[in-house]
Amino acid sequence: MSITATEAISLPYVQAPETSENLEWADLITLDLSKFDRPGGKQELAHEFQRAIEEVGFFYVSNHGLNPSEISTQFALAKSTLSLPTSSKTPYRAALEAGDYNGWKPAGIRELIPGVKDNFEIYNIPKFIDEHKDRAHPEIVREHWSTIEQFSKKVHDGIVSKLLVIFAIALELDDEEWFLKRHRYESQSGDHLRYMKYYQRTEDENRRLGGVWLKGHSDMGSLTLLFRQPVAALQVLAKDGSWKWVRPQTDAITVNLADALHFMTNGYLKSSIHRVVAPPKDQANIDRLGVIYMVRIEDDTDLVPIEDSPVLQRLGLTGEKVLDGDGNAVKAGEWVRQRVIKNLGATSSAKGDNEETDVEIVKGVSIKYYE
Ligand SMILES: O=C(O)CCC(=O)C(=O)O
Ligand SMILES: [Fe+2]
Repeated sequence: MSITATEAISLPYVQAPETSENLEWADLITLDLSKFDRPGGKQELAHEFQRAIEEVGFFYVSNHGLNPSEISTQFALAKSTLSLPTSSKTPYRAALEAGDYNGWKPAGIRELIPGVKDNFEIYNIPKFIDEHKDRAHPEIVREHWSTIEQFSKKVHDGIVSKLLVIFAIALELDDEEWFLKRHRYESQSGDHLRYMKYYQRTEDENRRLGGVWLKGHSDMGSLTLLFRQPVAALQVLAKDGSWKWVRPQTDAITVNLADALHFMTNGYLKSSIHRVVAPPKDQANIDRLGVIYMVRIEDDTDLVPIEDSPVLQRLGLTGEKVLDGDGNAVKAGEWVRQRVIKNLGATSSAKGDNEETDVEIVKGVSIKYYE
């Protein structure tokens, strides 16, 4: 990791007040990362983590080591970046058609139902490795480059790395660093920091959409970290088939597991299905800003069950491999690339995106989208 001499700067950002509505919140556990370095702490966390995944692949992480001003600074940068005029963002448009999500995704490029387009804009900043060092970014991002770099690396080194060790222990792998060795910061993978903004919608649009802004999906990589923002809209599909709201918990990061871990454990670690809906009435007039870190396993990894895991062996989950139509294991990088491309493909569907169900990602392997 390169040491930068430039000090990270702090920018103020004031979050909106929380909703006062009584929503049906999901009951999620919190992993307290301050336990990690204590004797027996990792094992305790792995045990707690196992309980979390029996329910849904969503949990909170507290005492994560980032201070509130580091997180506020990222929200301030997300706001400034996404508030730039369209002409200042257009040069950085992501090459989505080629399966590359880095850069700017404009709002309104997908039709959700006939006549109603998506309402979210994204700016994705890939991890800080040589492969991406010549990538162009808007001036606001360039100006704060070292602050963003320090944040991104701190998330990876201080939080993601610990979670990856906890997962290895939970699977009883001999090598605690099994996942770490496949998530090396310097290696090629689609890890990125995401600034995201959902524009408020009219009541009429919400009614036509049945309130669904981003329909039920799983994430493509290994895990997703959502930094706290108070606008309620994220929902998770519970075991009983109902949608529960995910509460933005004070000082905690919300984490969900994603496709790569699901494939590599045959669903023992669940790639949780979640969606984004219209916020409650008292938050309906807020543009919802998000700061998210997407973790992805190294591109070259085969997405097949980990045969060395005694837990997976005991549960009989090591035998069955998901293979593509040619009988080959799916590579992590290709999975992500094809999912980004297929996400766009839904735009041309005559029926509109909200009615899609099964989508083939690589030959012979499909995923489901939920209403
Ligand atoms: O905005 C959110 O809370 C979740 C976003 C999301 O699910 C995604 O970007 O994959
Ligand atoms: Fe997601």
